[in-house]
Amino acid sequence: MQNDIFGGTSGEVTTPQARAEILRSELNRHAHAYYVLDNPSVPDAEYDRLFSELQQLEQAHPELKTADSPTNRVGGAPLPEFGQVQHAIPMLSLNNGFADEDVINFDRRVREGLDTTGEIEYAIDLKFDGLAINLRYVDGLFSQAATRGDGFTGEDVTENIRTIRGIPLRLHGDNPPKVLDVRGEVLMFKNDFEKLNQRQRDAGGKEFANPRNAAAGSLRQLDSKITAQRSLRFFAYGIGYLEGGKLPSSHRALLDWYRQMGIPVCEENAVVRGAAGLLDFYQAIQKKRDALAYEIDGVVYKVNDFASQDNLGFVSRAPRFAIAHKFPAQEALTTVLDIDVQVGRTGAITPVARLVPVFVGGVTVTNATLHNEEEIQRKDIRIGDTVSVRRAGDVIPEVVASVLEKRPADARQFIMPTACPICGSAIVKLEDEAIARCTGGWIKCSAQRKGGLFHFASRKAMNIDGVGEQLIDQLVDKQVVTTAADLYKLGLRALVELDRMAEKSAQNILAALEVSKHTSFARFIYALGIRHVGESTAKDLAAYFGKMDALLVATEEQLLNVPDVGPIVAKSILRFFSDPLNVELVEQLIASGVHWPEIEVQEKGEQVLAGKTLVLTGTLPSLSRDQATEVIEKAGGKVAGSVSKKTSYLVAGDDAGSKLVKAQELGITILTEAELLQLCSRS
Ligand code: 5U1
Repeated sequence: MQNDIFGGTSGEVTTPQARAEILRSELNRHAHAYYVLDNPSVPDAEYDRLFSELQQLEQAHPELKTADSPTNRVGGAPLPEFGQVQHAIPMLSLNNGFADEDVINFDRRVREGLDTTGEIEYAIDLKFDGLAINLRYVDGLFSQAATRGDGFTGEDVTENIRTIRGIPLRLHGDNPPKVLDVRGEVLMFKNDFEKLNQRQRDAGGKEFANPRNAAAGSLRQLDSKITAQRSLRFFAYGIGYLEGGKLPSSHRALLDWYRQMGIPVCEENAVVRGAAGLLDFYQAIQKKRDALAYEIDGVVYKVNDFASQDNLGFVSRAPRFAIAHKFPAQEALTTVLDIDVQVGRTGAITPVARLVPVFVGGVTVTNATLHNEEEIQRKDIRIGDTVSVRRAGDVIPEVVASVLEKRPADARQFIMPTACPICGSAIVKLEDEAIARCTGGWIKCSAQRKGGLFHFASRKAMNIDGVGEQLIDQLVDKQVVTTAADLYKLGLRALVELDRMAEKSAQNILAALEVSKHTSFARFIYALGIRHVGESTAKDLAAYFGKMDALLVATEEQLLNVPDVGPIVAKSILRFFSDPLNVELVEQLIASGVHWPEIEVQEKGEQVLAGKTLVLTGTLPSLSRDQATEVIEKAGGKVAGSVSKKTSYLVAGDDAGSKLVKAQELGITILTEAELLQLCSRS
């Protein structure tokens, strides 16, 4: 039975009327926490679930619908601290769809509404996880901004919105409309959110739960100087009131018009035909989602043609011509049954919550990481608690927060064990580390051995097909394999004696082991599992040293010359190779036939751009972007996409735009292509 946030299960409430009352009061409470306090009390998916339960209940029993039902409302009440703005045209919300079927039904309703059997042209935008805003321009000048509020009246956030650099204070072009209401979303990019939370942590302030809350919290500052310090962005996706201007004929044309006027519009949009086109876009963007710079929770489909939108009109609180197709919930509520610890390949002890199974992010989750002891204390998570669990993309599910009001009287605190549950060695925590570690090392601790072998065989390391967690568990538990070198000593007999191992599978594994022997130096370094040496550092080390013999005897000074290698990484590499067992492992692996093509060692002249970050802008006279990047990287520099205080040089060509202006404002040295080439000729 489904978990219910009211302390029981959905089935325990006796009458529809009682259930509707509970739903109304809970939804109002959650909406207040979300919209007004910027401090959500339940995951969005839980809110959506309760909302849709109330909608269904009201549909089945219309007599239960009250005037103040949350289903009649669009947002939260406006904050009293801000002035109020009456929206000239209400800011309504969207109906949600989750399954493909919902989209197919939406398309069918649109075709019926327009009385056509032909394919409909749809415009698709992303559904940003931010805050809906109306920007008013009068005679081309930014004059007022308001939040959605309850859809009819919003909060006046003009001064705060004025601090958002991407929003033009004057529209581009000579012939602006008399009055234009631009609708869109204010949001915070993921990297800006991380930086803000880091600053909040450093200052001992409150961290924000997610970028949406950070954006909302930043916008609702009574002091606009605080808003100005937060990096907020805006993407336009709609129009409200328009006077003294010609409305474009379609949604796509509206976005083009906005672009021409300098209003930011997200590049990730499309115009497609029919339900199949909608579903194709949905699949494609879902794959891209994690790589986007901002959070989205779905996509929005709109009939592209404005005349058809008018024909379709609205039903109660939402337009008939649009629907939000939401991604599977990434957060859901469940209960912590227990908290265990897991031992990683470097001995790191990670507390893991064992959960009542819950469907989240498209899979059933039974375990979620709690990261470390401090995190458990900071979030105050106890055994028995109702918690929200998040699973985003391929990221390991994590416990986000406890629902304190649902904490049972017998909830227990987690106590970090003092001995490793696998090998019994002491668990210690260094003062400057958040992570506790098993001191057994891979010789004593089979969990570390298994973790190390799994990493060695993994796709980005030696890429040994078929050697996964289950096989490694057996090989280690049966003491067939201790080190990575033992993998290459495996024979058919040893493998077929394992559980569930047919001769054919064993032969495949032996073949995969043979194939993996032909690798690259970078993969080999990465596969060794040296702490702090990830894929990218391994590539840098391989390029710098070229040969294993050189890396084995590298000095701290040499290591510090490698791009991105700092004192911590250098020490970790030195420590690794000072252990004779690790050197022996390397020798054994090479003796068993692991090899890689010789690498041309980088000419290590003076790395004139070592530690420097450069930004390229405009069209350079002779070099393409890739060529310029190569020149910079060869000289030890890095190329970044945007100008910041950390930029060392801006390399500017013809038609350089806003990056040049920003660099000049920040006093950053500007180089021409010729100056860049001259500088790098010393490398
Ligand atoms: N991207 C996007 N979000 N969003 C929200 N488009 C969009 N359109 C909306 C809303 C409420 O409304 C119009 C379809 C009226």
